[in-house]
Amino acid sequence: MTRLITDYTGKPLNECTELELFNGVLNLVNDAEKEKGYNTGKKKLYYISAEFLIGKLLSNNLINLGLYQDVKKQLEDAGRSLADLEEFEYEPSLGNGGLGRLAACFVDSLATLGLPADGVGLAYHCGLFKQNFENNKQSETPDRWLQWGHESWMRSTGKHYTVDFGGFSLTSTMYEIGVTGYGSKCGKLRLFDVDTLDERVIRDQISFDKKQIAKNLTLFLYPDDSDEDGRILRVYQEYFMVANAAQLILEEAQAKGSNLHDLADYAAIQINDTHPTMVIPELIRRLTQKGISFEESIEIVRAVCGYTNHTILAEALETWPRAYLQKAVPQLLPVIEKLQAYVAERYQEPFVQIIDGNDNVHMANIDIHFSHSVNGVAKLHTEILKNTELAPFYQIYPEKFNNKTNGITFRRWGVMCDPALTSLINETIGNDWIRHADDLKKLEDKKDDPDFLQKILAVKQENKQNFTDYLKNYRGIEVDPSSVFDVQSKRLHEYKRQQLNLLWAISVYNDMVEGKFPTRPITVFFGAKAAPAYIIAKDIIHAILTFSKVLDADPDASKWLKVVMLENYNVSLAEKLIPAADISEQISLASKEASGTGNMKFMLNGAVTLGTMDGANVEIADLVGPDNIYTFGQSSDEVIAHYKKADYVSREYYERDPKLRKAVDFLTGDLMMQNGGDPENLGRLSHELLSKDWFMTFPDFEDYCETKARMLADYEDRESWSRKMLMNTANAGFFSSDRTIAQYNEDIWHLTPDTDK
Ligand code: GPV
Repeated sequence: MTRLITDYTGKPLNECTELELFNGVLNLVNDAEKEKGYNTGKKKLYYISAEFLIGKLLSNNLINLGLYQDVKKQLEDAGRSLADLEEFEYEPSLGNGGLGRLAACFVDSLATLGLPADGVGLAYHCGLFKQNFENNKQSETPDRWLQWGHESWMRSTGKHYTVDFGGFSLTSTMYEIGVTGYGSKCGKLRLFDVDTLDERVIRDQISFDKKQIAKNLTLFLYPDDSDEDGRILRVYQEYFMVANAAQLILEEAQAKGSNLHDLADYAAIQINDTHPTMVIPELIRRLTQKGISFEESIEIVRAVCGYTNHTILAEALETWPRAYLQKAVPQLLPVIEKLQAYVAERYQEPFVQIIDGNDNVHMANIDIHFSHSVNGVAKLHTEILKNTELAPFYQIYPEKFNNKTNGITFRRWGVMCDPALTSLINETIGNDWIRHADDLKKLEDKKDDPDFLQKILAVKQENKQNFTDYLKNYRGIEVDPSSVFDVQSKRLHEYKRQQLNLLWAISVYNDMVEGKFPTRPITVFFGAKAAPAYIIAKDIIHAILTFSKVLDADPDASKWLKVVMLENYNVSLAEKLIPAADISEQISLASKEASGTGNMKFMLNGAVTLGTMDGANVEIADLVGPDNIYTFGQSSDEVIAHYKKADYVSREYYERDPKLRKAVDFLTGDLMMQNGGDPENLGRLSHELLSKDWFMTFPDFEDYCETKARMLADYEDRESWSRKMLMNTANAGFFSSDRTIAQYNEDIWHLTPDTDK
């Protein structure tokens, strides 16, 4: 039976405002979701995460519910367009980057696989800040996503809990966002909010009174943690999230008949990085309150919890001063101290203690001792955890460590964002790949079919043209769709090395000044937000924006090289940009990128990777073979050895390599200053590179430039390049998050799929 949008709007579609139309379709989706029902079962997974970077929901839900074509047609018949509604929809950016987007892909796959599961997190009123560029610099404004008529995606359940903090208590409300599965029943995101929130504590843009916890707790995603109040607020947020989660989990398990001793038969908890760690002591506290012994509570909680690590960067591993916990969550501290005593009794190694000699509480150490599973997010990352970063733990608990290479949902990152490629694939191998991603391998049969290779090139050109049109119409930016689209889009971080790409671009410019021009015009796209307090990251953005002005001001050079730094890179922009990419830049310093997931999105959409042997790039290289990827740079072993010996001196490279020297000098040269460069920012960046270069851009510079030159030369053999594109798409099946989630379930959660559709 067809659902009519007019049943929801109450009037003809051509008479509706955009908002009326949007709400009409949204309510239609909500009803269809409820009618499908939700995956249920005795045992349920609670995927607890401080971030769910879900992105826009309308088209995604229509696709998953099988309503897309029908709704599109109803709109078209009334002279309206689904594309306009997609533009009208405002993206919920409830995450920073990879970790949050991974959680969003995971809930999609959990629903699709029929696994009983909730995503559990916080209902931030403002998601990740909006990025604006002014005077070649980033500034930030709040992202008030709920003010855009999106309340109905996030439905109140009318369910409340009490959460106690040092000196006061707060009442929460649980909200739900439906998670549609593809051809399956649905799941839910359950997000908690405080009832006393008051947006008036926002002072100016993204700054606010950090001391008024009751009024600000869920106001912002990951508030600026550069000062003490910001860090303590983070503790309040984390505890609020898990205290609600613990109550929900115990209540649901008991309602299904658990006597709590058997909690692990009813609940699995996945701890997404260390942010939800306090769920461990909180559950132990609640179980002991119910009369279960401390020792048994530990065993129960350990059987329930699994922990995922997403980084080896030491500064990203959370530690909280004992004093913070004493202030925010005094009821938890005795539990944490007992856990420390439990560890100390068994293991003497200082590295594995929970509370260190400086009274800092190491959250990851709680997770590792008191979970039954510890996983990394790519093969190389897990090996580094076992052999280097967490080696003392691996010696104690070898059986706990396992790898779960990340994945992406092919519904959003294939079907939804790349309709042209999807049609071509569907008419070639059918549409089973959307749910059984390994089917894509069948495309390899076409790798020597010149007609098919032509079609792949035509799809890419169509996507490049669409993106070119979008930039012109919505952002006033002109690019040449026949240029090579060379893309690096991800958070701005020194270890991801946007600065390396910039130094390359500057060298291309320097060559042009000397009369050496590229074979074909190149457009380098950057998309990246810098954390508001991350000074060098902001300096790198400033350098990129300033250099793009240098190019624009030079009529000869700008025909051949254009640098576009895209403002406010988010999920929606990624969905437009990635299908248009020719080159996927994945150039982190080897060993530093735990996995990367953008790399998988580009691969699926037929971009060819230019990357270091880091994170999941290593697995991409294995899958596509050396002809279909361009790798360069130091290996992770070499990098780790340099850190150990502390023998890297960046200045030696600068002095030895004239091309590098010229590029580095350019950063603080006249042309940059004449085009809006700020001597303070550029001077600081140049000094950082010359005196430290902690992420070793200089040693990889030469190899990067040579490899990129070879790649651009190969691009000119269009048929052979098209084969590379095909081989990337055809071998992307492994990176479906359906595969990742199936492995988590097989090895860690052991949930029974709800097959009763
Ligand atoms: I820790 N990641 C992230 O986005 N935010 C964080 O706070 C931490 C990790 C990322 C890693 O950097 C990526 O390599 C990885 O692909 C992603 O998490 C998902 O695992």
